[in-house]
Amino acid sequence: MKLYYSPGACSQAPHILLHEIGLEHDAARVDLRAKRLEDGSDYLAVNPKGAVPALELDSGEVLTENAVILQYLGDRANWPEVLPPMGDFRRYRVLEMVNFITTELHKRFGFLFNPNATDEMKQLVISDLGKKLDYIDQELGAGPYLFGEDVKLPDPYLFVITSWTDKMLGGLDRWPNLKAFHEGMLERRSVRNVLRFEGLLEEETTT
Ligand SMILES: N[C@@H](CCC(=O)N[C@@H](CS)C(=O)NCC(=O)O)C(=O)O
Repeated sequence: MKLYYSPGACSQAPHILLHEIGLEHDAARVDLRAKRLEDGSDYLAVNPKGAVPALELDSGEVLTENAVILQYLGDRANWPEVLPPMGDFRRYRVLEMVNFITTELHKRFGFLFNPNATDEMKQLVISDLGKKLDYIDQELGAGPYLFGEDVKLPDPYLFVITSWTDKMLGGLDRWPNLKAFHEGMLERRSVRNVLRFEGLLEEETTT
């Protein structure tokens, strides 16, 4: 399978999950502005919506929408710690959190990246986002992950969101549990491998 990604974008969530569960994959970088792949071909031919992530399966089918790609990978992994099986109520708790991250956090951040958003609109979104992050910080508690000791589907997604706070919200000092979570995720081999692959590992980019 092949993951279409852009460095540091929300596609990093399935990218990390692929490494967590050890599924073999290729990764193709997308220039989101030009909607082009590195070989110059048209990304819109892969995903007419123009967004990452997209996951091309060996059958040739292309799956889009982060929340669904994560769920697909969780099922492919067949690994109950990551995504409990159908019929197990804990599955819906995990998916509930993925959905919250997608609709309540990710989409609000997306708005802050929009160059046409006015300062006034951005302040409204920032204040709203703060409340959502207060909730997540409380849910996380001592963690270390959203559902305790094991990394589950929503953790890589939440990690990406916390990575965006530096630029957009002045960091995570207001949310100590989220800050500890972010630092803990940075220690994971899967995360470091993906950051290195995407050219974002700080110790390597600053030397
Ligand atoms: N509905 C999509 C949205 C994904 C999304 O917003 N991706 C951003 C990067 S984080 C993107 O590709 N933006 C460029 C664009 O939409 O043109 C999903 O949930 O997967």
